[in-house]
Amino acid sequence: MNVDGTVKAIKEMEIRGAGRIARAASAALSEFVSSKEWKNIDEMRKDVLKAKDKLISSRPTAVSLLNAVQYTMKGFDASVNVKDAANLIIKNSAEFVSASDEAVSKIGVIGSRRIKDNATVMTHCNSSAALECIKEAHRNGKKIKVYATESRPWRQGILTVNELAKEGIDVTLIVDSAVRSVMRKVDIVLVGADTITSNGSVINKIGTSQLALAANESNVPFVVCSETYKISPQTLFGDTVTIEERDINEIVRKGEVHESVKVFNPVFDSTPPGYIDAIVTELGIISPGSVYEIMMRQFGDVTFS
Ligand code: RUB
Repeated sequence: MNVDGTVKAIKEMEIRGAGRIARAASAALSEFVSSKEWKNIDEMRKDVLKAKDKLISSRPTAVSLLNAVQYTMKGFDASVNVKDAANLIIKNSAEFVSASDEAVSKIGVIGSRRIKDNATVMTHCNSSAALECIKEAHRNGKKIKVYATESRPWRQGILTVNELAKEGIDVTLIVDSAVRSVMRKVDIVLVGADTITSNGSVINKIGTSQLALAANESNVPFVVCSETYKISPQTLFGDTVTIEERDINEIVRKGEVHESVKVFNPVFDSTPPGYIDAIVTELGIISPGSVYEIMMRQFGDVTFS
């Protein structure tokens, strides 16, 4: 898909979920340099930077998007001719997309080991990393029951229940407000991440922190499944994560509430490290306290502007 098509699809949630957004943005940059011709590197640089900015601004919360685009453009500034620069972006993108897919599979294998036979799992929204752990455990013959939240207002939970049901997994849809009362039947909570901050907080779909609170109260392990490129190096230098606010039409229909009523639609929230038992990454299971170390290992050479 081209850059404008990808930006539109991300904004309109046709492409959604932090990992998918990241891979789509990287692939769009690759498509851009493959399909266009430039007379010189300066012209190309201007256009590629414009495309990069458009992609990065398509959704504000998931750092996976920024990290994917930065990875795809690694070395681009130093390129001296159009052909080499295009080849570099194409190669970086192919590397990123395949490493990202592979990371989800590895997370699935590692995370599945945390799911016991006959376990009841709760999940929120629609995270490919979290669902891969559940599917892998199921493929390994474990009998699993899943409670999936509806995830208002966009209702990504509908995608989750259908995805799991197609695999033959026993899945029950619950409304978000049922989380606390259902928690006592749950053995483990598995959720995804859009961004992980330097102190180990996890930014994920609105309501995630409520699952964490309820899990904590019931002594249920709360586990985040996330590729390491969702760690935000910028947060180390004091940047905070922007929580996306989406259109109020996702919550209320036109004319449904009195015109003086304000409607607030933040679509992500932050779960503090104290509520997170483990983060399953492609490198293995880490604690929120070791995010800083992983950050330095993965992004040590990133420059901040
Ligand atoms: C999706 C969401 C997912 C994370 C992780 O929100 O919060 O839990 O993005 O997903 P939205 P994945 O639907 O608003 O994009 O594990 O697939 O990267």
